[in-house]
Amino acid sequence: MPGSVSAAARSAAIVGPYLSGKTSVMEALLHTSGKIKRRGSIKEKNTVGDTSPEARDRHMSVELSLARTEYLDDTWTLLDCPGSVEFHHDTQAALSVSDMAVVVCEPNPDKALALAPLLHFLDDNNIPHLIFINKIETSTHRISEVLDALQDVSERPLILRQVPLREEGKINGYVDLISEKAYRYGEEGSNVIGVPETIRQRETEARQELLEGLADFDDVLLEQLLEDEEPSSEEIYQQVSKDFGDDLVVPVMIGGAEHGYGIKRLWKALRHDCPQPETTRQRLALPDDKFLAQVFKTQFVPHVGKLSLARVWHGKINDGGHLGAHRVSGLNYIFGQKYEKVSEVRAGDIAALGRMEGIHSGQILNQDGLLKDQLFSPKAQLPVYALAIETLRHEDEVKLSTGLARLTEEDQSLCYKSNPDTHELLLWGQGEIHLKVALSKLERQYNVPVKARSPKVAYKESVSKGTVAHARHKKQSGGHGEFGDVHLKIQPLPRGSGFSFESAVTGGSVPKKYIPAVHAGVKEYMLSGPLGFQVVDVAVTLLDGQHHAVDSSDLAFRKAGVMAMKEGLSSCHPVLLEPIYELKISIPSPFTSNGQALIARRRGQILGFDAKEGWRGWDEITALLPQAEMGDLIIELRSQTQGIGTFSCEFAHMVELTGKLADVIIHPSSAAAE
Ligand SMILES: Nc1nc2c(ncn2[C@@H]2O[C@H](COP(=O)(O)OP(=O)(O)O)[C@@H](O)[C@H]2O)c(=O)[nH]1
Ligand SMILES: [Mg+2]
Repeated sequence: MPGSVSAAARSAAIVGPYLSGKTSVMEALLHTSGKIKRRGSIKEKNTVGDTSPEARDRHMSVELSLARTEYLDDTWTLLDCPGSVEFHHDTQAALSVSDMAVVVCEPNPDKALALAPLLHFLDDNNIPHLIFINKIETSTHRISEVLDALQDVSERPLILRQVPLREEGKINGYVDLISEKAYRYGEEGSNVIGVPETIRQRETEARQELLEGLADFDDVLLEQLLEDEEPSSEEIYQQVSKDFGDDLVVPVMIGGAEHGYGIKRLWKALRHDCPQPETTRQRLALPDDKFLAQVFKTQFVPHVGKLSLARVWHGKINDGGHLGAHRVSGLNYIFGQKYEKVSEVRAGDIAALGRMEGIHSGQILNQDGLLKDQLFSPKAQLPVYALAIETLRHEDEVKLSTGLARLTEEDQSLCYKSNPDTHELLLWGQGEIHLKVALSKLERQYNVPVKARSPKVAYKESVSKGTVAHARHKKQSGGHGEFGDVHLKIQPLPRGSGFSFESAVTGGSVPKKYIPAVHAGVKEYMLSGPLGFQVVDVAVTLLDGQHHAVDSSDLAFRKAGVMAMKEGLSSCHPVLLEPIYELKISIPSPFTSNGQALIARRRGQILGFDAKEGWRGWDEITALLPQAEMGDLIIELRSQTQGIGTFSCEFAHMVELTGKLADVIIHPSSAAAE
């Protein structure tokens, strides 16, 4: 449009379950828009999305891919999101700055459940979205069956916009239910054909359903329908557009990305129905400061440095411009792996801002710097899977902490902490692949190869009866000797009490100044008791003792303390304690009994189950489970629930473990020898 300011760039996130065809949909959209000459394919590993070695190796998206493009006279940023629940963090980040979402799914009712968490997220956040039923040419199911299954997992009413055309049993085109035109699919776009007689009745019924669906939100349309008046196509288009923008309805379209089927129609829906960024800013209730940008993702790119991916909501900024104390050093549009340097970005744009030190994903900036009270980070996902990691080369420790700090800044659903009980460094995340990808990046980008294994369980031990123990540490070796003598009363405490130490010494048999040394000796021994684990839930009382005017010392009393504990504890019937966690398992109701069986198989105890609040068709099981059984719980839970069951957990308490299971832990070598 010469002379006029072109409209603000819009952004659409392409979301959906793993393997439904999101990366292919983006590829097809880019091809149809003329941005790429040929459609890359997943098999040939030459798509715009999925460029990282981690993604290519696994044939799956493991992080967000962005592509800026034009279609007709509109500018777009498409965000191809990873589908796996393990990488949901990136998907949420993309959705937090998108004007709408295209939900890609398979033409199979049995796979609809996999969409539940995503649709729930979209419904919850009022993000306008349409569903694109992909791979339609392979479908063996009736579209109405697919639609019913999808409706079961969507709060919002679904509005079917196209019905498939079958010729000789194969789907090879569609009828648009608003324009009532029929199209036959072709690799270079669809061709208009006459509406076949065989589809007329189906088409009329489906169109009526569409109109009735829309009439629920519009009195004028309702009136027209009641009066048997035919609304014009124009009126219907407008109504769909409005209801979609307000996230009242979810239009459903069909196509096949691999062959470009239905992609032009999809582009048109985006073009006509996608809200403008200004509308989205208002939906998000963001202020209209002179300049406003939201950082939604942080990347550390080799040879480039830190990039903050941001959506500009208001105003514009130049390369080199200041946002308070932050100087923007480098502005880039993004197209897959390519960065295109630009001198200015403005409302609607998504761009990578260079060197925004101290700025994190989720933060919002205006012309004066950081907006303190505004944070748009997606709700941090709780980690469900951990690995204990260790550098292969000792000298890599520092590089490891740099690498981990960056990886966790890029991905807030990843975290690391050391476990003081087991002295392990634990990397926590959303699943096996999530952590493997992180470790592969550590090696590839930060040159830190690491070993990873299942984390140790923090077993502890206690005593089941009390005793009084006496020990004397005495050494005579020219000059000063060593002398300390103590009587300790050792008693079990209730579970969870920890450890207590007190002195009941009267008359100075153990002088006051040596009592802390006895305490230290007791504590020293408690680090590793008779079974080899930290001792807890024990009360120790220093009853009495003896000292020597010259030979007694802190050291001598500490040693006496250790000896008395060693002596005493082994006669107190030591018991092994294992950590138990309280779990809340979220699970679709059809799988609830599988979930319960899973807990039972793992020595768990079910405390109860109930409908999950705010989640139609889901249950929440509360259970106690030993930590030793939790390591791969998420893997089995997902494999039993189409990948969508999940849990959160919290340490509950320690309980005694006896019998064979305990023997194996106390004497691992004898178990191995068996
Ligand atoms: N038959 C058929 N296969 C498709 C279509 N779109 C994608 N695929 C295939 O489905 C698989 C997953 O596609 P991909 O785009 O990587 O899915 P994503 O995980 O959702 O990004 C790949 O093997 C694609 O070739 C389609 O329209 N028809
Ligand atoms: Mg993909």
